[in-house]
Amino acid sequence: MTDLVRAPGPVVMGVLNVTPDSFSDGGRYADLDAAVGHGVRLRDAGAHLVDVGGESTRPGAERIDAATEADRVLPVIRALTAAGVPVSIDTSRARVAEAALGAGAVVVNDVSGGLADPDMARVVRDAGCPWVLMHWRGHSRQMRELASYGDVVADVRAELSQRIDSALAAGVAADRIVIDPGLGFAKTAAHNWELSARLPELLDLGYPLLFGASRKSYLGGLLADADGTPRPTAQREAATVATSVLAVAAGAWGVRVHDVRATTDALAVWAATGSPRLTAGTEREGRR
Ligand code: PMM
Repeated sequence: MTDLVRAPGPVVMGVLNVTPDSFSDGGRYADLDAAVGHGVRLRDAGAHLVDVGGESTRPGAERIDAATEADRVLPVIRALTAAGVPVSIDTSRARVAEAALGAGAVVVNDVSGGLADPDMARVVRDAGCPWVLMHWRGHSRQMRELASYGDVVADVRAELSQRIDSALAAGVAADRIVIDPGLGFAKTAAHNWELSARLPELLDLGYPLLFGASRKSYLGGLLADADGTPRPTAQREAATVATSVLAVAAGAWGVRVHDVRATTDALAVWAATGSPRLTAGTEREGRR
């Protein structure tokens, strides 16, 4: 499973938020049986990983304590692992990550890229597991104020590069690192589109890249009604699929999505048409 980082084809990570207030699937999987059942369905639909998160990262969300977060995710991770479902733990807390790895998780997905908890690098290094380092500037409560950039792509690239250097300095192996632009995290819609359009500049860092646009509010804004009402989260699927396939075609290693079947179907079409790569202005050998 640790070879997932070097997977030959696009990796699909299915989202399983066990939070009462996630913006995208708002509390539907807060109950253990519902959560485990949904995780198994995501795997059956083609997810290579099921990403279990216990703390909402919705813009403006208040933090919960580590014990509450662990209590939400650990039973789900144990049950999914027992059912043979590969799990990533979506947390920025080292303590929760360590317990999740003990419960069977195989990947740490850290939306803070190691910034929120100085002990995370040690946990990941000792486990030898893949670590998704997402671009992040601060916790949900304050992230709207932090969406200020010169050139968003150059700034995100430089900040991701610092996170990579810090992970390497802490002894994390280079082949365990996955990067993520962090769409919607301290980013406006315009920032998200700019990052989507210029992924090759982030891919030039030389690490596999995870792309997580699924159902995010900038897609709702793009598809707003004539009166400006954003498209509701559940009706952003076609846009999610389109942007996810474009990201893979631009060279992304994987996508993090809620509706796994829709994305795997679209990726099957992309593969059947010869897995065409977009170059988006940068000459670069495609990665699969
Ligand atoms: N987005 C969310 C949560 N975790 N992890 C990674 N690596 N990348 C993301 O873009 C990301 C994430 C927030 O979305 P959700 O509330 O739908 O899970």
